[in-house]
Amino acid sequence: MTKSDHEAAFETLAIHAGQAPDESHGAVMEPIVLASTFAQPEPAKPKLYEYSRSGNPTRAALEACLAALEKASSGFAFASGSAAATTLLHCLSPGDEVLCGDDVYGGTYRLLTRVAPGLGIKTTFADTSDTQQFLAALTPKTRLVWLESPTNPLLKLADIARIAERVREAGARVVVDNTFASPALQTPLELGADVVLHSTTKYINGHSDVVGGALLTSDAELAEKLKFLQNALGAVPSPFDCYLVLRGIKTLAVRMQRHVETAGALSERLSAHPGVLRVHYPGLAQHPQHALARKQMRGGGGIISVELTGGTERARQFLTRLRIFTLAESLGGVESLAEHPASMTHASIPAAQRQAIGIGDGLVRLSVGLEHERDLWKDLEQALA
Ligand code: P1T
Repeated sequence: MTKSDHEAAFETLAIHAGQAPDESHGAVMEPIVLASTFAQPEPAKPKLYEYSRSGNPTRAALEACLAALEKASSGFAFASGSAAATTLLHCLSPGDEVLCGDDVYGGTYRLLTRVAPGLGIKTTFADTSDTQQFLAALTPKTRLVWLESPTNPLLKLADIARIAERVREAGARVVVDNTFASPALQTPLELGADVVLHSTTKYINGHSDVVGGALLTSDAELAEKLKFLQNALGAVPSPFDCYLVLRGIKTLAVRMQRHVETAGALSERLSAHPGVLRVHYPGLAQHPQHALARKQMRGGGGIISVELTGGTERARQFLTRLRIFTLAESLGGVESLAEHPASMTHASIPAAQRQAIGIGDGLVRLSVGLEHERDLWKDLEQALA
């Protein structure tokens, strides 16, 4: 597709953006170009590609496709979501500060609290669900505001448009980790964010067989830095993984639609169950930020977090009784997964901090897959009994 075709609908872009039929054979699927290096007609005058860390045709197709879906002018793919986050952090300088939402993936928290300080970068954490209070944590040294919306694992939201407007006035940038929503349900650049981060490991690939990441932006200065750092730091994905992610993206729109429908129905049923204290799901009318979800998202997503009566032991019982939901880290695949944030994905956050932000021992996170809703509910019901 050409640049002007970016006006095409999401479903169309997901299948075609960045992937014109191959010129030599007409192959309709993007070829996997495994070459690590490319022949040059003259010294230091490569045709298009020179070395696969710097650039690779299969990766370029993935980057163009992701950029089209996130309404960005540039895309950069990485070996994992964490590699994308690490590369973005390197855009900052010693003395710079990050203001981050207080509920983020445990690995992001670990990166910001245990790696970033070594680069001279300090991070402050604040609750994104209270916009005014969150913005009050900005300092003159804040250069980057790091948002997850919905958050992992509490499904809190950030008012991306309001935060981005204020942060721009302050001369800083906003990154939105859009992993939980995917571009099918939310496009943060259209809301004013400067850069979108993805763990493509999740919904974007959607089949739990790749670890990958991406950064998408329309900020030319930032794009130039990211291009340099992608090559200089070298945390790039393999061409085969890029191909798999591209293949996954083709069905992203229909997958997300079903994830939303089934998670919506299950969240209602769970809310009415006596063994459940509280259900966190942005698509539920009783979610404290449901109005914001309706404003900035196109559906509540496929992740539900549930607080069970009875703490760790109850959570352990529930998780080990599940038969269709698999007890495992990660999310966003076709198969349903369940996990215990306090001891698994968010164990790198100190216990006191976890308690303070509301990640209790009785909290379980469900990634609702594409199995039939009736079977998933039966499974949840028997595990809750
Ligand atoms: O696992 P990796 O591809 O490196 O992505 C890190 C990451 C970044 N952002 C969000 C919102 C994430 O959820 C993750 C990874 N999360 C899990 C593995 C998990 O089970 O929550």
